[in-house]
Amino acid sequence: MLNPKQKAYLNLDLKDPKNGEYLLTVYHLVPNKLNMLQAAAEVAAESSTGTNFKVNTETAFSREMNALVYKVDTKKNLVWIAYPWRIFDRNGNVQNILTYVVGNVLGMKEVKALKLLDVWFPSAMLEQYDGPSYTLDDMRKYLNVYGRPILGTIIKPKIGLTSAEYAEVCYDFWVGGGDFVKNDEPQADQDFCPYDKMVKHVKEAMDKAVKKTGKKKIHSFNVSAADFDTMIKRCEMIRKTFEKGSYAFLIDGITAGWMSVQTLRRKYPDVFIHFHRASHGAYTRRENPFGFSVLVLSKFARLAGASGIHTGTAGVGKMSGSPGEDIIAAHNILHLKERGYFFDQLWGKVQANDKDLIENVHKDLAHHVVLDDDSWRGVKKCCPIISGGLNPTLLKPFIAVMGNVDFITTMGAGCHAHPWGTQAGAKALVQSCEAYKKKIDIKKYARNHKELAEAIKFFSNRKI
Ligand code: CAP
Ligand code: MG
Ligand code: MG
Ligand code: MG
Repeated sequence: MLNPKQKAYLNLDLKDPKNGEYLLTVYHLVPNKLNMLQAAAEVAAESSTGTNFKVNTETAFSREMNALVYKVDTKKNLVWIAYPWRIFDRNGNVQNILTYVVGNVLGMKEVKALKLLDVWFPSAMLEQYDGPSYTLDDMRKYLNVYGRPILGTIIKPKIGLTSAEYAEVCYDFWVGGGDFVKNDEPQADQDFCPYDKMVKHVKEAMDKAVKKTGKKKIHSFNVSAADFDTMIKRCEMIRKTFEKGSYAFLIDGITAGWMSVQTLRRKYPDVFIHFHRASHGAYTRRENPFGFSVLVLSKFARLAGASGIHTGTAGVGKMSGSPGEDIIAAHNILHLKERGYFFDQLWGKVQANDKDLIENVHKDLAHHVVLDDDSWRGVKKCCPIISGGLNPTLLKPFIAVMGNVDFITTMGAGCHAHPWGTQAGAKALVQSCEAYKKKIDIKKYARNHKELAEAIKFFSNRKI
């Protein structure tokens, strides 16, 4: 039933898949004409050493690098595949892993559906990858903001403002009490808003807002570009203009690519690397039988060293997504140890037999787990960035679903559609966060907070 080639990619008796040699995966797979086992073996072949025929050039060593199907659930159409992680490009290249596990295989005739649902990294492999450097903890320290989400916005309209108009909206949001402003995902060097002028005007706006409010502010600049030199040029322009901590680098990680994410992480370890995931829906939407889950995307973003990635609003906002997708992803990139769909991922190296060490790992949210020796500790946290159709009335409902306040929220229309303008929109957001922290219902709190009252009136009776 399996031909000799397929047999070389199957080992249902694989002793200990978690022995540290393998990156583990679980796919949802619907075969075309082959049966599950055959199709799974073909996927393992094509996503590691093989092709559609057994070749005469393979060697005993190359066979050791075969990916192995080690478990199959034919009822649920699930297959578990183990990848010897030595086949991946050394020195922590995430792009290379994805080229294997969700590369050609998504185009194979032998499958009618193939979606990578979960992935598991052994500690020994994790150590080879960058992971985040500048994290939400560093951002909180810079802003002196604790115990609540970082309150942000995206400047809207998405594009079309001149640099002066753009900076004006930033100023309004910051003086309304907001912490964090981001470029929208397509903002770049458009002729009506030249990059250097946008940087200059934003700096002036930020200085004015910091002076007026006495509070630190942050702007996340989209540095996605046609080529790395232009991306780096934009980064250097920002670094020359802004103080450390007051800027982040936003990268359209899917359309600009994983190399750009890792280039930024390696060149600028002291900057918050903000992964925008525009076009992820082509891979992640539930209706799409091919691709990978939001959980998988988010775990690879953390591995690659993004300081934060959009993880969705769990259906509370305008984008498709559910708690089962978005919140699982958010928790898996935040915590040091977290349950996924099929794997419990430990993002560190902790002696499993040391019970109390495990104890303080659970308590340690910052992940600076002190191990007995001063060796590699663990992969730092990656911050969920929550955006997409949120507005001040949805902050508390989202926190309830999320279960914590360890995230950045960026509300675009949620601020700039406020009937009284951006400043009022920001004030309404700040007020809804105050209400949450004081455990007061926002309707009650709105009785003496007019901007929030107006936001409730405006957003509650409008559906997207
Ligand atoms: C949100 C947004 C974000 C999406 C991305 C937009 O604007 O700026 O790019 O949230 O989706 O362009 O739609 P609004 P996700 O706040 O006005 O909706 O965060 O799910 O990746
Ligand atoms: Mg490392
Ligand atoms: Mg956007
Ligand atoms: Mg933890």
